[in-house]
Amino acid sequence: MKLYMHPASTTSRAVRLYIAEKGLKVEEVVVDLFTGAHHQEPYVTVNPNRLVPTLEDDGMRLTESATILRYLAEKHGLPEYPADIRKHARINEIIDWANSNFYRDWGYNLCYPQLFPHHKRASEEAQRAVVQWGLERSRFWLQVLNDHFLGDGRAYLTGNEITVADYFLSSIIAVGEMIRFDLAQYPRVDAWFGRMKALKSWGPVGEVADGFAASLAGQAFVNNRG
Ligand SMILES: N[C@@H](CCC(=O)N[C@@H](CS)C(=O)NCC(=O)O)C(=O)O
Repeated sequence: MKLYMHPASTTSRAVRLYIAEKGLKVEEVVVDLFTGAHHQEPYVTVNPNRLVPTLEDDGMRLTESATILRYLAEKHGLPEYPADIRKHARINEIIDWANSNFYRDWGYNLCYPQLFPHHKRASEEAQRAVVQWGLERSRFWLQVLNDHFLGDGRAYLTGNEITVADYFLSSIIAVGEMIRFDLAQYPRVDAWFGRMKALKSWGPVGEVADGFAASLAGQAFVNNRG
């Protein structure tokens, strides 16, 4: 198996974290997002979306990090995506919530336009509006995560067992560290995120992203700190 990825990428991080934690045998191929390798051959044929990650397994190419996580768990018969249909449904619910509600506002409206030049809007006014929208909506989603999904004091997103949904959402939430978003305002989210950060592979897998975050220490960001 081969994983096309970038070590600073949010969505690659989830898959790489799971692979590292479970000790799966997967060869990593770096696609350099910073030099635009994802917009050039051979990668545009591998993944016409021009996004990472992509998994290659015995002639099959799979895009979408959440799908890759579920495929890896099912292929290896791992407990993080159990066969029980109710458990399945809860995991899928969180993944769909994360992909269609949270990530759009958190990643593409709040964080990425502030972090990556090619996500920055063309005018100051448009940039301000999109980031402000992202901030307000992200606050709302985080409150839902805190009060509803984690509201009963469970350790992980779907209960007391860790699942692929935890790997997926925690890696998305981690990008907020780059803009110094204060998760402590959402105590249950903060505690759950702390549990994910305590995984033995969290530090090594996040090394490049953490280095990038450290390089931004002097930069001002719109976040929930003021
Ligand atoms: N829905 C996709 C999203 C993948 C995605 O957003 N990848 C980002 C890195 S985190 C990317 O490749 N960005 C390239 C770019 O912004 O040009 C997934 O979950 O795999």
